[in-house]
Amino acid sequence: GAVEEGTPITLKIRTGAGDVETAKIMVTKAAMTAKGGDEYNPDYDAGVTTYYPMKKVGTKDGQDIWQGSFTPKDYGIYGYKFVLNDTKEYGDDTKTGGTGELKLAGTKYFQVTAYKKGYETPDWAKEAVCYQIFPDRFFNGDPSNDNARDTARGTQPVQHRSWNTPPANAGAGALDGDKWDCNDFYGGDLAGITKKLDYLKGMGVTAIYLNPIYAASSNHHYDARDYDAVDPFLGNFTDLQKLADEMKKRGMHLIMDGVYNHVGDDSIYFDRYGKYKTVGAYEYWSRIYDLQNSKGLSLDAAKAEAKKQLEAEGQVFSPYHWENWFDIKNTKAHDEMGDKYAYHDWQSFSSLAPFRDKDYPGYDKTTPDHTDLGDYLLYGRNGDKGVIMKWFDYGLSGWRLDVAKEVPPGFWAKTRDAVKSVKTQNGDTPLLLGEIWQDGSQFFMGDSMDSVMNYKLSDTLMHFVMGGKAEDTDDVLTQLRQNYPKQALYNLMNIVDSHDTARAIYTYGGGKDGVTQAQKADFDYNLGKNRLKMAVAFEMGYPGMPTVYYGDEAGQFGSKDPDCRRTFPWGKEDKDLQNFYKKAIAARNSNKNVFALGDLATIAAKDNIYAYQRTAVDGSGKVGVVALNNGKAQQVTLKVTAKDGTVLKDQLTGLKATVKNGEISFKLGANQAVMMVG
Ligand code: ARE
Ligand code: CA
Repeated sequence: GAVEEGTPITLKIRTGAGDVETAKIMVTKAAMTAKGGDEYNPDYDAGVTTYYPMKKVGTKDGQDIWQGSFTPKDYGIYGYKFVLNDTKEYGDDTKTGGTGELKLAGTKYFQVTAYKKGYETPDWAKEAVCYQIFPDRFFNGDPSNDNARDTARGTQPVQHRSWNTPPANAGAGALDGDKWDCNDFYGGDLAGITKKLDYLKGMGVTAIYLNPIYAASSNHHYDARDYDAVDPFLGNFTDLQKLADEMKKRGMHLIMDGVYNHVGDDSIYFDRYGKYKTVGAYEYWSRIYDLQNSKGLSLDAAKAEAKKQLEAEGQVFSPYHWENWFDIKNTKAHDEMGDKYAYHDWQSFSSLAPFRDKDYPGYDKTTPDHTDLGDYLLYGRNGDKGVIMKWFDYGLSGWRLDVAKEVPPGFWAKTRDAVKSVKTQNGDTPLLLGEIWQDGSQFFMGDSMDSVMNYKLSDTLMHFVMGGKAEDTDDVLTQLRQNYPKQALYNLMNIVDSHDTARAIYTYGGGKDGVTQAQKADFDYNLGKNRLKMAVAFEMGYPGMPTVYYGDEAGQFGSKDPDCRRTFPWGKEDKDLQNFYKKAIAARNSNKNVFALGDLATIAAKDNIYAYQRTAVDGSGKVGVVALNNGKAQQVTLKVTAKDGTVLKDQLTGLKATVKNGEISFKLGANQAVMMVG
């Protein structure tokens, strides 16, 4: 499980009586490496291994009981295995011993997550209900900015679309197949979110997660053009301040998307298309390479000449050393935007240029003149703030950090130090939330994140609501519960879908991910909806910050990106679904001591039934029970800890059940969920 550093851990194992001669525990503290790719992960092969002896402490029922202990002295990810020595098996009966090979290969470690003393996570997130907004697609609150710019990437023209047409890019034929296809815009903006705050408040939402809003070329804004500006299509800093002020009045928290692994090729930092007055890395290096290749100049001579030329053209060098933050090579390559010098790109998308790992602060470089990447991102220079910190002056309450595994962990540690030194506009602690699809334990050691996007949960919940076995889902959830410290578990961003996946209602209804532009006939809407209701009830009762992807509550559907980014269907909402969301959110918000903060225990995980109990930690004995049935209607009997005679009432339907002999029994319909409180 997860323990605070310095906590002794005692382990026991039973073996056949007299079978094993010695036993020990093999403990490896994992190193964090980016082995075989860009992702930093716990790496046991590169870790440090220590053995701890086990003692035979007794024999019971024909089995020897071995016991040993170890203490993870520092925070980190540890793994342990039991090493049992059974020498007699390999020798003959007259001698002990003989030689044999100890096979450890292929056996897996059990994990221990040891977190730093004093690791705390923001309490507001544990009680929050969050709403994710893809800003171009939520609401157009200011049509005057709809034509704020006319180019997307390079010189690509912006494509305007009317609100009710689905995104037609990514091969659906709206643009030349070989052209960049993230340049269609709908006009949604920050002013639109401000105008809809009362709608969100009415739904019970208390936090907003906004996809990136930096100045950028694309509609998704993951290709930052300038970290220090709001995209003109979405508004400006005044609009952001207004949104923040209005959110503050309503006690809401704003989480923004921070993309600090890469920037756009069409950015001031890279400037592949030579558009900006400042000298970008690509602009500089391509000039250097041109000079080397045409005139045979040495690197130093070419650099000096390139600088002279660029300055003569009126170009200025940034005081920060942008020109050294990327990998750009002196070899030619070709992509959909034309010929270029080859550069390291993100997952073969030439629109995204990643920073070099070695340039992050705390990694292997520090600059006395405050001009390196880390200074730019975190610390600033001459009294100016780093760009990550500046946004807190505009009402930010936390960052969702893109591709968190691809950024050197040392940078996140510095980020945590810097971010945790400021307060949100609501006077509490900012949240750091990583974008993670797999297990995120490595971020929960107290030197990195408070939370991650819980794709592990959305995947396994999808498995269950679509008819999978409750046992499978319980396995995954138990593992998360064990691997993650409680303070992280209660902060996880629990989702059913996102801007990167097909809409849950579509997948749950049998829709296929490969479809580019889904039609209603491609899936069973009502089935999808009933399953979605189950998943939503599950998340509104579960620890973590349940998060609604904009429009899911209104019945919006869609296949994979970009089809999952359709506009919010104002005026055409599925009212029944919307009311269900309202009720489930209200059930959580009015019973926070159980559903947000209570202790958690699985009380049923068998075939079609999954149920858990939440118990208030205030000593009141109040419980919440959430039960899901992905099969046929059936009578369900559950053991609960509430006293006999307690009446539990479903917050969704009003159904009641009285505790008798420590159990409640009630009928659960097909694809139905209840959220009972008593
Ligand atoms: C889009 C389309 C492409 C299209 C392209 C055209 O997806 O099909 O060809 O545009 O230019 C952003 C945009 C995307 C865009 C992409 C590149 O939002 O729309 O692509 O940039 O331009 C992995 C990463 C994870 C990443 C997901 C998408 O690990 O970090 O892939 N998510 C973040 C954001 C994205 C964003 C980026 C990263 C880039 O949330 O929105 O994309 O900044 C498994 C793996 C995961 C993998 C996951 C999904 O589970 O374990 O590692 O995530 O599948 O593929
Ligand atoms: Ca607009």
